[in-house]
Amino acid sequence: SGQKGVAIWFTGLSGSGKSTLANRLEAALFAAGHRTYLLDGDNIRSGLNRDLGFSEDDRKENIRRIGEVAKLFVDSNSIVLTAFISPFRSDRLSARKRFEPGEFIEVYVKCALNVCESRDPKGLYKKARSGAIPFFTGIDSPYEAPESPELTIDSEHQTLEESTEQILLYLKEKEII
Ligand code: GGZ
Repeated sequence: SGQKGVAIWFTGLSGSGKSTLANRLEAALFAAGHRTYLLDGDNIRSGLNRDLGFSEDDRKENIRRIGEVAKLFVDSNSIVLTAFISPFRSDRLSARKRFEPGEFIEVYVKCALNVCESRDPKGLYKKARSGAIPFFTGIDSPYEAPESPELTIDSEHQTLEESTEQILLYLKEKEII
């Protein structure tokens, strides 16, 4: 098809629902016939970025490489979805700058820390509180919320379906899909 590539860049705390939402949105886009690819910890941190940990420098390099890979997918006219905490504003801005205007859609998956912590699907916050995981985002490593994301998803109060529809509506309004 004559599809145009875009990067849908999710950012938010661990447990905010980024991955779940990105997966759900990708399924909806793929079902509608779009070329899509989802970058997340499962395919990036276990492979391309297996040399990187969670220090500030390593997160910066993690996000830089993900931005470059996302750019390649956009150049091939795919809709690429990225689901990483991407905690630093400057790194998200650097990634954004690699794209043409309108090609980089920052989606802030907003959820209070105490709610993410109470969800704690993998028990990581508990480990972070006990000191077993140092430099955990939100506990002893910062998360810089976006100041002007293209979209903010209220994952505390919206259902997965509502959040998916919110993004699909945006993509339609911008004539991306
Ligand atoms: C934050 C960590 C950490 C530390 C391991 N801080 O909930 P998860 O498990 O599945 O998602 C988190 C994931 C974060 O990796 P990202 O590549 O998205 O982070 S960043 O963008 O900051 O580079 C969490 C797990 O890895 N995890 N240690 N210290 N999250």
